[in-house]
Parts: sequence; C-alpha cells; structure tokens
Amino acid sequence: MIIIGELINGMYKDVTRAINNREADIIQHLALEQVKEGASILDVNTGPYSKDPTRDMKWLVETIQAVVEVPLSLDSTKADVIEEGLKITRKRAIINSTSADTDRMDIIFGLAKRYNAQVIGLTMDKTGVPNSKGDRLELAQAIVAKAIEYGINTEDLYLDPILLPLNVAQAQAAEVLESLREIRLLCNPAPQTVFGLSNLSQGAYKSRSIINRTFLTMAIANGLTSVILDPLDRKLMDALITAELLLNKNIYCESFLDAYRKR
Ligand code: THG
Repeated sequence: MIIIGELINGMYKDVTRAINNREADIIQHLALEQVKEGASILDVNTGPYSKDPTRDMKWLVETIQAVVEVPLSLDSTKADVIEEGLKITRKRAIINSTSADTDRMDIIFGLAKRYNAQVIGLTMDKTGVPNSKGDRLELAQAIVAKAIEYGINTEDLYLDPILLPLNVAQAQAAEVLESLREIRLLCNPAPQTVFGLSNLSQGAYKSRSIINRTFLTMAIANGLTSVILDPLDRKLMDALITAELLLNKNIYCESFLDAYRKR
C-alpha cells in the first residue's frame, strides 16, 4: 500500500495558522512524524483560506523538503499553484489532481508530461461527483484515455472514485468499493487507485476512527493500491498492516505489526 499522509493541509486549523505565521517547526514536525509512522508520500495542500496559495505552496514544499526526502502530492485546484510546487520538488511529484473535464485534463497532463509527474484523476466533472459506480467508471475511462493520449504510463495514473461523507451520502461508500475493483481492469498496466479516507467520516466525531479503519480494510480487499490518510492514527495503521497480511502481501509472524513498522 502506498500511504500518503494527509496532515499538511490547511483544512486543519493549526496548519493554516502555521502557514500564515511561517512557523516552519510545526510543519516540519508533521512531516517527520508522518514519515516515521509509515507515510511514503506527503500530501501538501495550502487549504481553502490561503490568501496567496502560490507563495504558500512554495514555502510549504521548501519547508518540508528541508527535513524529509519523500515525494510530495501537490494538492490544489489551481494549476499555477501545482506548477509552483513542481518547479522545486526534488523527488518525482504527484499532481493532486485533475477532474475528468477535458480542459482541466489538458492542462494537468501537459504539466505531468513537462515535469515527469504522476497524476491523481478524480472521477468527477463540472456537474459534480456521480452517484453510481457506472458513471464513475465512465469518467475513469475518459481520464485513462486522456492520459494515454499524453503518453503517460497508466501505472503513473491514480484514479480516485471520491469518497463522500457518510452522513450526507451513505449509499456512496459501497459504490466506491465496487468502483475500485473495476477501475483496476480499465487498462494494462492497471492504474493505481486512491481516495481521501478521512472524507468518509467528516462530521462523524466520536466514531471517525472506527469508520475509517473498517472501510479501509474493505477497500484494500477491493483493490485499493494507495490511500490518503492520517498515519498518526495507530489503530488505523494497525488495521492497514493486518489487512495486507491477511491478503498474503506480508509474511505472518508473532510480532508482524512491529516487524512491518521496522522495515
Ligand atoms: N482525494 C484526493 N485528495 C484529497 C482528498 C480526496 N485531498 C484532500 C482530502 N480529500 C484528504 N485530506 C483530508 C484532510 C483532512 C480531513 C479530511 C481529508 C479532515 N479534516 C478535519 C475535518 O474536516 O474534520 C479538520 C478539522 C481540524 O481542524 O482538526 O477531516 O478525497 N485525491
């Protein structure tokens, strides 16, 4: 499983404050902790309240790269903000993300080609997130076709069927599970699959952690290859490691949780 740490995101109030006050130590602590707990990529999002997202992205990337070496997932709806990050990332970056809209895909896949980046494609378009698995698959197919048109290796494409909060769209979680299975069959080599796990439990307060980890194990069994999550949630990471063990992706031993973490 490719684990993308979600914590450097202006959606978190503490992170927004750290960005605004240029408190590098707070961001660097989050970067170091996430990598220590198993993140192999860090998502970087200036958040919805940033007044100058281009400058904030540049500062975040520089600040993070001063302490960790992992690749970064440049998370923004604005192409110029993403490009600012692409100019200075030292490891191969992931662009997070494009929608299935043709004009957006042309810009994003153009950037991916120019900077040799990987791309996350969301199965949504200007009309929003579709309700059914079938409509998600249709948009996924359009993204795959565009990636191929730009000469992107489909292994470097991550398709995100988009998890919505359970408390507003309960029926959608099951549609996402089925989408995961079928997305893997769209092309050869198979695209990666990914989603933002914490979306699912937004507004669920007390039960967030149990909802997240239960769904994650189900998704792993349905072909999820990568996930954006909070790697500091110990029980969640235990569930992830155990799910991979049960799918025979790691070797069982009495202390498999420790063994996996020490790798
Ligand atoms: N797909 C892709 N990228 C994504 C998402 C996705 N990036 C952003 C997001 N979704 C994944 N990251 C988060 C980060 C935080 C939360 C949810 C998803 C979150 N934050 C707390 C909340 O809203 O309750 C913040 C509250 C606080 O200040 O503590 O839930 O789906 N490709």
